[in-house]
Amino acid sequence: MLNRKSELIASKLDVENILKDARKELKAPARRLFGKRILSLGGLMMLSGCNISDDKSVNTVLRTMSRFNDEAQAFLFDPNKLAPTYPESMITRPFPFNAFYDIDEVPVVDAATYKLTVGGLAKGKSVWTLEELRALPQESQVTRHICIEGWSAIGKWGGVRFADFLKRSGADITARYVAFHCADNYSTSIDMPTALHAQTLLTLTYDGQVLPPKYGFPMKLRMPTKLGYKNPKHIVAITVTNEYPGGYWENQGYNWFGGA
Ligand SMILES: Nc1nc2c(c(=O)[nH]1)N[C@H]1C(S)=C(S)[C@@H](COP(=O)(O)O)O[C@H]1N2
Ligand SMILES: [Mo]
Repeated sequence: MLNRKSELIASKLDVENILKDARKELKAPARRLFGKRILSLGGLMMLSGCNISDDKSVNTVLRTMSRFNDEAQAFLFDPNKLAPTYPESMITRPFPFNAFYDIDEVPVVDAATYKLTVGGLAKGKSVWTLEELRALPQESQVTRHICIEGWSAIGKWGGVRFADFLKRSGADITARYVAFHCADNYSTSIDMPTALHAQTLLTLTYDGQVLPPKYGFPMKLRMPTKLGYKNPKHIVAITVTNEYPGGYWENQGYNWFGGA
């Protein structure tokens, strides 16, 4: 499987570290599909159709792994399986703040002039005010938020079921992606099955109060089935699309599916 030349070159690279990175990319769902055998240098090269002969091809391999991992996670995602919920007594207080900037740089969004736009493959209501969103049926859930930086916390969010919102916006629910653009220029995107999941909420409240600025005023898309970075705060624009939208962290190498 490894020819002599690439064997020689691979031996010059830090093989153990490459495999460690690859293992990180190939998280549980993909491992379940393929077993552990794939996690050899030869297996990596087969999966990616790429000789690991320099840093550039190592990066290509890792990107391939991550995309493969997206496919495996999407394949194994069960749209009817609910993430755990918790009693209110288990809410983490204070709930942590996190963003790609410090808390004193949280964007100030003006409630009176705020508008949420829905674009792309959607032909229903395309501009929403906060009042209109508050007038839709609301529900709440106590779930665990897991951040890739190594912390998790339980919180209570309330808002509109995202599937309901998409329906009212006339979204084409056969499209592949829903993309989010935020007031702080953050962005992320999700797969349609997750967008339609019963616990995916367009949240307007935190712990029974209007969502405070640090937690994403005026809204955070809350998905207990996805890692923290997939949960956008301060959303201003939603796009339904078949073209891969990427995202702020995803474009820097975070796994796109980001299942929790
Ligand atoms: N607009 C925006 N949304 C964002 C982020 C961000 O920097 N900007 N960070 C993400 C990350 S990495 C995490 S862990 C959560 C943190 O949400 P919290 O401050 O409510 O705990 O927001 C996510 N959504
Ligand atoms: Mo995060």
